[in-house]
Amino acid sequence: MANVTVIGAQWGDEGKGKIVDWLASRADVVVRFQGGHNAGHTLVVGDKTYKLSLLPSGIVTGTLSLIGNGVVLDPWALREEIERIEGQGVSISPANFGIADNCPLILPLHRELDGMREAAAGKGKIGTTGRGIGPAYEDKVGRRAIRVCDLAHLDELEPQLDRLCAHHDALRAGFGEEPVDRAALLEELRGIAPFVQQYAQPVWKRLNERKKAGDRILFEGAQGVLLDVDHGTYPFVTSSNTVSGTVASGSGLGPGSAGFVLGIVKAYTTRVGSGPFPTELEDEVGQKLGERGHEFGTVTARKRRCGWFDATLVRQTCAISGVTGIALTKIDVLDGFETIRICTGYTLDGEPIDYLPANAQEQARCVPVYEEMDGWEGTTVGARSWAELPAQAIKYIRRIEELIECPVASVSTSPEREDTILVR
Ligand code: 2SA
Ligand code: MG
Repeated sequence: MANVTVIGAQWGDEGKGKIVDWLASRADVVVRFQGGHNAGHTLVVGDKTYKLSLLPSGIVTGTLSLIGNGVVLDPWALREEIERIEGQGVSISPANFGIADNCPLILPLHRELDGMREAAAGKGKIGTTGRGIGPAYEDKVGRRAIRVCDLAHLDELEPQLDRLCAHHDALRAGFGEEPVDRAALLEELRGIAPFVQQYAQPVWKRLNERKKAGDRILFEGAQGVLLDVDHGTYPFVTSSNTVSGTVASGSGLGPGSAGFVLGIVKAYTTRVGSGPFPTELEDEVGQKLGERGHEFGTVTARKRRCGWFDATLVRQTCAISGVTGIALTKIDVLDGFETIRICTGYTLDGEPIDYLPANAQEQARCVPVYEEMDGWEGTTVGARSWAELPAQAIKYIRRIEELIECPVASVSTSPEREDTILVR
């Protein structure tokens, strides 16, 4: 199977960056198909650490990297990121990077609206990354978006600006804010247009050509299935579909192209932002997981909430995304715990339930049912074969596999690219 789709099987931050980087060095094309610069993928290669938000991870290895139409693109953030990564010695040009011409833009007004809403929501806020992701997707489905292809026709943008500004001016008025400064917006678009246009192309066409030529395509998901706008912990979700099914609609290749669906799964659970999290630990155990796992957001440096592994959730996300196998990450963070717990199901209002229900209030009332295991002595750090793992750590991994009903394809034992156990 040539193609691989990588998705997060929890709430994001499962360690996709490391896995994608490893796979990218074996792929011919890497494609982002949803999300935007709310993603944060950390790649550690040798003594260099790259922090990517919008650029596909293949960029670091020189692999052809494409941004599909399913992404929402902030062109100013893109320019900043390209300059930063080029500053680390990576070369980025139209030869190794492209953007779908039908990709909707994130504009300053989207970021502003994201901020106004979150500020006004107080305790009920979503805890967004503040990047304007939600408002940009709203304008896309509301048929008001300005897209990459429109940058070549800025002289004819007035009717589109009318629609866009009518909508946003009304929303802004509700927050007591000034209407959109259309002249300034148009000026900013004129300023950034040449930069974006050098990369703009029909990505669907490029991909279909590469597919015909037999290229191996790697689809790089962002966030995680529990943040999916349909299948996640709605409304505490992002505004894109993060499930594997999105590779087709978000890139322009048919649904048969996903190939091996690799679900990235952290050996415990984290979440950043608001919303239900049944196994969250607000005690010193949660604190310890956060410290040992360096659980801070790549993009916003926010502290992540931490808890035990929830097998019920991962069984659900693997099923929804048709996961072929999982890559288990950060097992080394559990080194030295005397006992380890795994959530195997919930009780909801006193009744057992073996999945996370759709309703947010019910989700918040799910009480985890735990199974307890002894931890292991010694360390898993840097292990590259099963033989190097403590027996009890293997037992933990095998139990996870059983409970989530999906095979483990690899185990990652440090942030380093090569510290990985492959299961054949
Ligand atoms: P948004 O900004 O509209 O997508 O936020 C909506 C929810 O989605 C969550 N979300 C994320 N959760 C974890 N990691 C994300 N990416 C960055 C990273 C986050 C960071 O990988 O480190 O740096 O803070 C990500 N992006 C979106 C978000 O927390 C909201 O719950
Ligand atoms: Mg991340």
